Amino acid sequence: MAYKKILTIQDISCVGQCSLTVALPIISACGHETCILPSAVLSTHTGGFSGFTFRDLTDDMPSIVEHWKKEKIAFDIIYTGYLGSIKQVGIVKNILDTMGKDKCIKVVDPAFADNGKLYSIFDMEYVEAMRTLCPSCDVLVPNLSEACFLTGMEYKEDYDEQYIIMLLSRLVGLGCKTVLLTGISFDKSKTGILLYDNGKIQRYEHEKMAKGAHGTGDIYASAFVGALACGKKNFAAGKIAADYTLQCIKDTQGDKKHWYGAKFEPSLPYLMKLLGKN
Ligand code: PXL
Repeated sequence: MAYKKILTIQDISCVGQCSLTVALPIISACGHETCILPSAVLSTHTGGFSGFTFRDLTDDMPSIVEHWKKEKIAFDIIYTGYLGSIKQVGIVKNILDTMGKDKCIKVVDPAFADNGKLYSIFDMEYVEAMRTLCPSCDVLVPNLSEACFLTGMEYKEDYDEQYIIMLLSRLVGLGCKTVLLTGISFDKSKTGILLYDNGKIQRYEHEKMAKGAHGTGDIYASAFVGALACGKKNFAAGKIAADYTLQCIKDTQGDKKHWYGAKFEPSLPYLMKLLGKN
């Protein structure tokens, strides 16, 4: 199997099991080189801790990228997540447009909202900036909240197929080629993923746990990228990531002290099995 060089751009939340502390181990475990560009350093994530520190690394990014360009460093996959500022979105767009090898796959997880609400540091100006990444990515991986903010559609928990089709057509209107929507099901007792690829829709539904866990969007997108790196096609990679993420939520259920994230490490062997590695 080809050994891939992947760049992931997102924050380091020192504690909290999200973003880079999730992406780096998961993609590495999938067997590929994982390079990082930290967007910010936080003491914890912003989803439930109070008084977290936040160091914005926007001003470090241009010189890091310039150095990589001088060294002729380029990537097979570029995967972006939680970013630190609006200015950074423009820098990241330039990275997506210029730092990929031939046939580079560009995956953008908007990573700015959940349950119909923006994460605490973001506002509509950030959402507007994030729209500009749509034409630069091959696969957008939003949850329903992010898809609604990006398209200006009302966030609904009760929806039908027509609503989702409208959402997808608006995302395509923003320049998205392929959309992998997470947390979607037309049956309230289940959840799942929906892939829109070149006019074709494929869905995968699975068990829904009573309680989700923080950071599962990052676990999902990281496992998806790891599976793509292993040569899986979009839908197969999306299914593998869904099965693995569900297992991580199951591994965390019932541990009240672990409210801030999902225990993704114990089931890394299961992810390897889904990838056909053992
Ligand atoms: O999991 C998304 C995420 C990533 N990084 C930071 C966050 C969050 C969600 O709250 O706060 C810093």
